[in-house]
Amino acid sequence: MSKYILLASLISTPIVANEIAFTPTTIKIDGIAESTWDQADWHDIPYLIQGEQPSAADFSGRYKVLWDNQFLYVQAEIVDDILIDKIADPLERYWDDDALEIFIDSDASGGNHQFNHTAMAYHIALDNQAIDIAEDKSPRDFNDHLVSQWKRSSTEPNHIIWEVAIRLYSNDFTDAKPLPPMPLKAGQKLGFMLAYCDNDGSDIREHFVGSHDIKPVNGDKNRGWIDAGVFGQYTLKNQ
Ligand SMILES: [Ca+2]
Ligand SMILES: [Ca+2]
Ligand SMILES: [Ca+2]
Ligand SMILES: [Ca+2]
Repeated sequence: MSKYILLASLISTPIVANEIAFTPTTIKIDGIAESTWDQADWHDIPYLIQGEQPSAADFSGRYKVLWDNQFLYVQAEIVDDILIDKIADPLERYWDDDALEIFIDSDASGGNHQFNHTAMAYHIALDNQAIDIAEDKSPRDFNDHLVSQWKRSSTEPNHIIWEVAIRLYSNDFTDAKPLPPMPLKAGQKLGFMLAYCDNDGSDIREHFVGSHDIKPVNGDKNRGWIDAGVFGQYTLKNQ
């Protein structure tokens, strides 16, 4: 191959990082990865946000994302040696039990979302309830925003497949005026990030590990629940 042909082939190679593929087939949220997922790429969950770096058997994970006009679909494959939900009240210290945390900014507006809903940080517990902070600074459930189901692997019991279908809401969604979900459209830009809170029996969570490397503020990388600017930026790919 001449260097000119090589150069031309490099220039014409499309860059598809940070695109989310469309699925014409609805994903069934049952904790079983159907073949429809095969079209999506795996992404790792490697970055320690808080606590100690876990071994691969203690926690490791990866995830895929797809979309259709109603839902953003997430499949997380989680390895966790001990699943624990020791704080029974779903609104109390929900981050100190095992939880899949999905961060979504439906228009990639970024900015502070700690006490508003311009972006969401859904803490999905083992009972599949999704908690985030309301505008009055108290925790509330957003169970009508998503459907969640996980299941252990029959061959590797410490592996769980966790499927979530999430509706998206505009910046104008408020607790007093909960607007209906918005349809998803090709070309739409999203902020997205995923993390796992791992506790195996301690008083507080032992590891908090995420999909994106967060720039610390005063040494603190736990910024996702406050600042949507630390999420990854994605585009919904054409159908
Ligand atoms: Ca499924
Ligand atoms: Ca663990
Ligand atoms: Ca937003
Ligand atoms: Ca655990």
